[in-house]
Order: sequence, then structure tokens, then C-alpha cells
Amino acid sequence: MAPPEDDTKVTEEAMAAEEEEKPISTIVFVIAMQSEALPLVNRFQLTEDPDSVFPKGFPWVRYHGIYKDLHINIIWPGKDPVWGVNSVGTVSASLVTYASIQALKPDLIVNAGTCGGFKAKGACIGDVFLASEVAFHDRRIPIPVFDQYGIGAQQTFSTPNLLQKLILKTGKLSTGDSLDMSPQDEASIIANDATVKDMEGAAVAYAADLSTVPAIFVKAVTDLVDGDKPTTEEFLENLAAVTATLDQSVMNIIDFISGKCLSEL
Ligand code: FMC
Repeated sequence: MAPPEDDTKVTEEAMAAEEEEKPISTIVFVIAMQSEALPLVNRFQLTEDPDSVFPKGFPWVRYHGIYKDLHINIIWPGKDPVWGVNSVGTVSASLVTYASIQALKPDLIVNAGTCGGFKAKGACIGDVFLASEVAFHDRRIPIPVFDQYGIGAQQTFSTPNLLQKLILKTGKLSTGDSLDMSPQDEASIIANDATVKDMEGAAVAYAADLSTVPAIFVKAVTDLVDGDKPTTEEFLENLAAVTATLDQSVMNIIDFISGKCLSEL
């Protein structure tokens, strides 16, 4: 039997429904790599926030500006203070998503970035996917219910009009903290029925879901995981060109979102 609905939940749902009818005003993009973020920063003429909304000493960077009627924020978790490389992966992704929601109260989160694709599921290099579902593939806890918690599968915010208008591909996204894929990861990715794989999506979704902020996932394929070339080589080879494709798709998505409310996406 389903538990009885409490009053708080009913009120929250009513408020969420109301939010869906207001024009979208603030968007937070969570983008893991500088090379993915900078073309968009330039395109939307965003500037770096001099008085960071994030705690002092944190490497996280916020670029912001106004485009049409939208407050655009691009959040890049910056370079790791110890190793000096882009802070990719789930830990930084969840942290910046949570901190950005707290500081900026966005109407919508967009996690944009590159990903690996499975050609057996129809992915090609340069394709841009809008994820229908996200899940983890490297959180193995073989105890009843903990196993499901580890996978953490959840549907993404549904945007049927956006998907149709922009002719994007759609498929499930599987997230883990490695660029490569161990045999165990592979089995989980297959069980997750994923078409694309990244290192941040499900972690952004986790923080967005806790805060009941809708989130979408725009992922451009840099490498074919089940292709002939080694992942790292193919990823580095295609990064620049695929980032340009991602940039164009994000631009189209922003143009589509402008002036609309969540329920119209
Ligand atoms: N597997 C996992 N992640 C990625 C990938 C692949 N085959 N190709 N591109 C990516 C993304 C991840 O989300 C990271 O942000 C970055 O690119 C690779 O470190």
C-alpha cells in the first residue's frame, strides 16, 4: 500500500506545478571541462564573477550574463588545486550543482558535455544526445535495495518539444568515475541499457533531484566505447570538433528555451 500523502508533499507539488507555468528565467549550466565551457562563455559574452558566489579558496568558476530574457550561468568546477587538471567526475559535479542551486536558485539545470557512445545502440561520433534517463555504473552494492540505491536510476526532466524541434537523439546515460570501462562497468552499463556514458550526469541529477530542480543532460559523443580505437586517443582526437558541435546545440537549446516556461519544453 502506498504511504499516505502528507500536506507538505501536496503543497510542494502545487508549488512545482505553479513554477512550471512561469517563464524560465535563470539557467545553470554545469560543465566539467574548460574546453567545453569557454566556447559558450564567448558565444554568450559571459563574464567571470569577480565576487564568487562560492566559498573563498574553492576552484569553482561561475561565468554569467544575460542573453535575451535569460540569466545564463555557466558553472565550471575549475582546476583541481593539487593536480592542476579539470575537476571532472562525480564528486565535483554533485558539489558544484548543490552549491549553484543554493546560491543561484535556477529554474533549470543543464549538464552539458562530452561523452562516450555505444555504436551498437546507434551512437556516432559528433551526435548530440538528450538523456532520457541517468544511472550510475560503478556503484556496486550487492545487498538488496542498496543495489538499486547504488545504480540510482532516474528519469530526467521530460522535454518532448525541445527534443522534437531540435532533432536531437535520445537515449539513456550511464555515469561512472572512469574514462575507460572495466568488464564490471560494462556489465552494469548494459544492464542500465545505456547509449551514452559520461563521468558527471547521474551525479548532477542526484543533487538536482534532492533540491527538486529540473535537470536536462546534453551530451556530445567524442568516442565510441565499442569502436576500434582506444578511448583516450579517440576522445582527445575529437574533443575540439565535438565541442564545437556541442556549442551549437546548446545555442539552439537556449534559443528554444527563451520565453518559454518549463511545461512548454
Ligand atoms: N567515458 C566517460 N566519460 C567521457 C567519455 C567516455 N568514453 N568521453 N567523454 C567523457 C567526458 C566525461 O564526462 C568527462 O567530463 C570528460 O569527458 C573525460 O574526462
